[in-house]
Amino acid sequence: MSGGLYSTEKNDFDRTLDLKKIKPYGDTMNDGKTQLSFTLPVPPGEEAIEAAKQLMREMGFDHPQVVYSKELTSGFTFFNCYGTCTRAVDFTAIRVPKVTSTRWEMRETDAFVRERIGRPVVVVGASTGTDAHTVGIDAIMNMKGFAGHHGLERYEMFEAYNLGSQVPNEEFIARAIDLRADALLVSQTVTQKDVHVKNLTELVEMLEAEGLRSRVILVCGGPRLSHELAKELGYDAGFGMNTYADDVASFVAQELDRRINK
Ligand code: B12
Repeated sequence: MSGGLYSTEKNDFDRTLDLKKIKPYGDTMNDGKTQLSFTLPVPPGEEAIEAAKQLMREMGFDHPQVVYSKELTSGFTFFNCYGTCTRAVDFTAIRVPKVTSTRWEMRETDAFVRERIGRPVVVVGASTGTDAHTVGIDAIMNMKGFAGHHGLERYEMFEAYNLGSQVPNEEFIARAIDLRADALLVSQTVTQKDVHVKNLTELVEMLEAEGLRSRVILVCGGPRLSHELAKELGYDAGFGMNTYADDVASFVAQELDRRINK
């Protein structure tokens, strides 16, 4: 029998893959073929294309090719390029800090809260500081949810308050006290000049000054946030892209149970 697509004998994939030295895959295993795009602050032309190619060599790409370039605005040129990556990484040595709670679906989390906490969990969320992006926090909190996953407002055992965007940290804390929040959910999308780090740090410092930090579960999220950064900044958990309410609800329920019933 000729093994076919899944045969380990005839498949180049299985014979040549070395997880200690992985590199991009284009047409064949280990060929390093990569597509990348960037903008240079120079006018379009042959010199700009040559600059892009030289830059790609500096980045560790062989055989740089510019397949498309276009002036964006006066003095700026955008490039689409291909190249062969000469570097590799050891996949077996990678360790990424992650939230360790078990991810349940809405009904499982509701049942757990009903049994272990015995009352609805109060969560207060906002996009804080100057950040005007609401789509992320809405995806987690709104009844409708995101990508087929209901948001926290739909949970029977969660009382969810979404304060919207551009909420100053002082106001966020004041509402959290009024509502007797169990958990605070902070969304940060803009990361220019590390504004998210400053804003997230300010919130922790203000909560500490009010003696509230240990009384709430503090969670942050956003497309450029990681659990590792969140922990460094003094948060209990951090969630990045492709997070659903399921992840957050499961974490908050399990963490609250650990704190109340330990
Ligand atoms: C829509 C949008 C806007 C809209 C926002 C409308 C609204 N009501 O939200 C408008 C037009 C207002 C806008 C404004 C600006 N924007 Co804008 N915007 C976007 C855009 C196109 C999409 C963002 C989005 O909605 N994503 C979809 C959601 C579902 O994804 P998400 O936010 O990542 O959320 C998920 C996770 O991150 C996580 N999550 C998010 N929050 C939370 C919170 C918790 C507690 C948890 C657990 C999880 C979690 O769960 C969500 C679901 O999985 C992005 C580019 C892009 N394609 O991403 C730029 C982008 C975010 N904007 C950007 C910028 C720079 C701005 C402006 C500063 C532009 C300007 N110069 O004026 C202003 C910001 C003004 C301000 N004061 O904040 C930059 C940010 C760059 C950076 N690194 O900081 C981006 C990346 C565009 C770019 N490439 O430059 N923007």
